Amino acid sequence: MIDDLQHLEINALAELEQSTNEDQAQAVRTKYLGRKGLLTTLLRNIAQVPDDEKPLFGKRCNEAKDILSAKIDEVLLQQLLRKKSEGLLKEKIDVTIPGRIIKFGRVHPVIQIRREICAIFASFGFSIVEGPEVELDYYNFEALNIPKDHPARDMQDTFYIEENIVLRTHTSPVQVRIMEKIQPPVRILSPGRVYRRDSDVSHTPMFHQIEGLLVDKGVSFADLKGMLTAFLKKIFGMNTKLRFRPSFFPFTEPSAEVDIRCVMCGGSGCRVCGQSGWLEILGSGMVDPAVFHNVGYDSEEYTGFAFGLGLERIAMLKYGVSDIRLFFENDIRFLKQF
Ligand code: 2U9
Repeated sequence: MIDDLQHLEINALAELEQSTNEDQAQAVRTKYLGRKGLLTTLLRNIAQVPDDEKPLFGKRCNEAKDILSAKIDEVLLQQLLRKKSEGLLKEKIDVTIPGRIIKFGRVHPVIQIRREICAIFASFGFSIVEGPEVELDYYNFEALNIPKDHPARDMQDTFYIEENIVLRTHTSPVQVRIMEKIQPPVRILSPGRVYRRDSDVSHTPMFHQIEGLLVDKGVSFADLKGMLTAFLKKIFGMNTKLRFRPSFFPFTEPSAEVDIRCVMCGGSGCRVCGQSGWLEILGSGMVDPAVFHNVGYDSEEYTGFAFGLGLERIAMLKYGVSDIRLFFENDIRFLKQF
């Protein structure tokens, strides 16, 4: 029986030596040490061993079990470590592969213009203010002296949400809301999205506006001219020629539109300026006393001027873009030029 034990031990260790993976090593454990394993069975048959040899046989069997079990654990551990290091070798990082190029986004041309204009007026002491795009009829029209029968209220021009709620058609309501809250002096600039039922090469249903408002004691049309001239020269260049043309807006009186010498032809006449040599850039005027009355300002004590411009129009002129819709198609080839 002792001989059998020795053979078993030698065979088990040899089989373990040849095992190359976890399954094979575990199979050795089952074959020799499992419940019906060869070594287990041998020990169970101890009854057949002569009595005086029993203690030694039992001791040797247990030693053999311990040795084999420890050896199996050791082999399993080595196999595990080998597997890991083989995996790591396969995963080796190639530091010579060129990195992925990160493409930078850029600021939309219309927003670039918006920032440029805001910075100029901030340097003139204006605060930038924003307000709701869904607006009450009162703030969008009524308070701005646009009565119920005014053509600007026509369903053709305005998106109505409900009878008394519209998508704002200009950013003026923001300024009305501010005037309701604070007393003059006021110097505010309101940029933002506005909405009109209009769509062609120079109109989109949504576009961006900037409007400015300055109210104080003794503000005159000369102040309006001086400030708008300084602004337009900063945007279009110091040598830019301007002209102020009489116009009409319900919320300003008198009103003027401001043109600059055509940036394309320099005044000789071309397709962009419709052969006139001039480009219409903004609308402006002295705030109508009726508007002051609506917000509770005393129009005997205070006067002010206001102006408004469309940002897409300025971007089109500045960058020579002939179709306004290009700004909203989000074609990266178009946008990355600015
Ligand atoms: C208040 C009082 C008066 C803002 C003004 C214009 C003239 C004007 C247009 C330019 C092109 C709109 O984007 S556009 O279509 N705007 O011509 N806007 S005066 O007047 C105001 C604003 C607020 C309380």
